[in-house]
Amino acid sequence: MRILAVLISFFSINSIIAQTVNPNPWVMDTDTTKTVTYKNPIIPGFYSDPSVCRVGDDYYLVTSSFEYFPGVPIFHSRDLVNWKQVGHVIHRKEQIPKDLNIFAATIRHHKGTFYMITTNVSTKGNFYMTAKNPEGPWSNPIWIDVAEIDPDLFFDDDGRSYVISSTFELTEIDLSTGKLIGEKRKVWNGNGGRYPEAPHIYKKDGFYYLMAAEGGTEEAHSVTISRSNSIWGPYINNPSNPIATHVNVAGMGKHIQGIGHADIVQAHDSSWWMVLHGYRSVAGYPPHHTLGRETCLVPVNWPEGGWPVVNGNGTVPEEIRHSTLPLQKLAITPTRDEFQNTSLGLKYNTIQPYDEKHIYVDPSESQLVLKGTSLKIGDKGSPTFVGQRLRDISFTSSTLIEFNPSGENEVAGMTLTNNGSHFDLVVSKRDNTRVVYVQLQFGQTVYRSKEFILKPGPVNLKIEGTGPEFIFSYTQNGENFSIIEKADARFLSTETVGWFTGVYIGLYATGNGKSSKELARYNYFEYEGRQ
Ligand code: 6LW
Repeated sequence: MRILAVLISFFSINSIIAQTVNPNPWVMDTDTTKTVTYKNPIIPGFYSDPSVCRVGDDYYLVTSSFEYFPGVPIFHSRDLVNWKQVGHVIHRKEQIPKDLNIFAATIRHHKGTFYMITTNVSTKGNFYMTAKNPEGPWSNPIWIDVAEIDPDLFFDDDGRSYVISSTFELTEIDLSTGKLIGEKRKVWNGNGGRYPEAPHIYKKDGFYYLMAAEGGTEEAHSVTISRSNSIWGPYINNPSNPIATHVNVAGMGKHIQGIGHADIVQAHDSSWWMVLHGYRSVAGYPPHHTLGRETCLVPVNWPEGGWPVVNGNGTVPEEIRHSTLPLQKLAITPTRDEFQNTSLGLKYNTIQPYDEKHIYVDPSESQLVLKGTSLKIGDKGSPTFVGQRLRDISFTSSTLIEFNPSGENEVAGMTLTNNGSHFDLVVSKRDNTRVVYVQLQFGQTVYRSKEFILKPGPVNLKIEGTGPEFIFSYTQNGENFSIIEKADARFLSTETVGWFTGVYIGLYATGNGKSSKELARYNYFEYEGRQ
């Protein structure tokens, strides 16, 4: 019966997207003086490659999501500073059943329909999805014959629609079918920086503006722009390019580095804004970052007939003092999830679309249940893992696990993971005794701490981040945590593990090459950030 109840209650792919919603998340700041201070990043954690669109007084923003499912998170805001996630664009397994690796997305709204266009770099390339409601449902993918990455859509006033990607080849497109119309023409070469990518087209004061990212997504990242009287060019470079970068004296002391991959929106009060990403470096040299590339917001001054000027000198400070739309702060959400509903909430992800037999919520016990498969974190496919983006340099996260492994191959616990490397706080078995230990794995290098023998019963596991370090501890009396290990955060940074993601924190289970017999049951997951 219990198994039946559990199976009935496993959280479906649709229910994972139904967040614990506060009935009135928007708390209006009635005392808004015109000039306010807000903080970057506006969406902390690995929310990279932001793209934004406006629908009346409402704003919608999407980011890239790589191997994580559901994919392409979508946020809503009324002031451009405070964003609440309202869904995911890739929220059904059937949309892209496997090999998710979603790079930069563009969101646009045209005549009552939302369009999200992006690239799945592991299979089949570029596609778009549509929705009438940004919360979904979103359509299945419409695959298009467009080269490379970072596709963008532009809707001209004459009713024609265009697609352009990182090759800067422009083509007209029939968005009812996805068919390209007429010739593909390369309209720009960029401003001369390496890795030109991330194009967006805007029309203003009779000019077509073509903006891009250059320099690669690391320290040399920049935003450049050109313009033309015709959508087909020739595009003339802005003599003041780059319009945003930190690879100069103005940017070198900033906490946020690698700024680029921008999109521009005009607010309903006529002000102009840019969203772009950057990463917060952890202290130390050479600089490194663990949180991935995070979404930032800066004001833009775009005079009639002139070029856009980004935040005065093209920089992205952590604190911005500027007039904004009236700020509408979000209600504070609880730091602890107690798994009382089948829904896990929008901030949670699995790696690739998952199998509901291995990951489900059991609301009758208020537990998240994980069953290890043969796959380990870092293996291709969908290892048993549920986590969320690490959003703070300094944080505390904990859980209470019930797990009696049937053999030494079965392990479960908490993990910090980035691009296949992972730091694990593990409950397992050795010589018929339950033990807890820390295992750090980066690339082929594996380090295992001393093992501590566990008494029967549940175990609290805790991971803390201080910036330079991650600290792993456990207890079986609910307090008095004992530290097992401290690890240098640098070894989980993007500079060490590569690729474009940031660290995820979560719960996992694996049978290390075999299917696990025993379930790992988690009574809560808590995450509290401090900066
Ligand atoms: C993205 C490209 C970029 O497609 O990084 O920083 C790539 N810019 O435009 C992956 O996110």
